[in-house]
Amino acid sequence: MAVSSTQVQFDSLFGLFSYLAVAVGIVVFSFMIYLIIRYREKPSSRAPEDTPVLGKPPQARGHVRTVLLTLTLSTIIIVPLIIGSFGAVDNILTLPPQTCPATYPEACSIQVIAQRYLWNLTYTRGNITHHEINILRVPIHENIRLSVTSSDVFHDFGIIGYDIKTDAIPGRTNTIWFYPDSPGNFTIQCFELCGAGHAFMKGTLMVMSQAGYFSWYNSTVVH
Ligand SMILES: [Cu+2]
Repeated sequence: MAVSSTQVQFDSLFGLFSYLAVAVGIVVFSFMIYLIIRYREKPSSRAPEDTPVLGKPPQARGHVRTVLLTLTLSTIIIVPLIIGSFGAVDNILTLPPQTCPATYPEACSIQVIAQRYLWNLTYTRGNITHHEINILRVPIHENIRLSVTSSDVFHDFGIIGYDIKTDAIPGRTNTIWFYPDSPGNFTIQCFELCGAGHAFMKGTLMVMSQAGYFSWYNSTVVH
């Protein structure tokens, strides 16, 4: 079941790569088995006429037709992979024009500040700035925008199950977005070795109902 827009996107990209790899594998191995059987050693076998001979320059081998056929097949296979990959990257880097209903313009843009070894989530509501540690609350069925940075060393913010990650780098903000499709909790994990506590640098993405989220958001206070 789809859990987020990004998971759907990257799962279908993974599927495209896998199906093509399997198709190419079947063709290559079938052809290899055919050649092994067809040209197996027999009593009547003899070396081909263009066998390289020690001390003599090698004769030209291969045919233009074979080279063209190989190039054409490779192109046919690679082009969909290139289009699919760039499409996914373009999708994740192009922020949606609107996040959240107009009544809560800032509710779905959350700042993520990584620090050894926790995630500091900052919500803004007018002049109120609310911090949460390690629990990222978002509403279901809204475009969510995350601005990710770090206050100390390099980290990498990733949501397992959503198939997205982005670097958390001091002095730089990386922005990603997603659209949660199903409620529940998902694991946030640091993906860049950042020190002794790196393995424990985890958080929880909590996808809430819209009513639940917006009532929580409206109750946030400065602290
Ligand atoms: Cu880390």
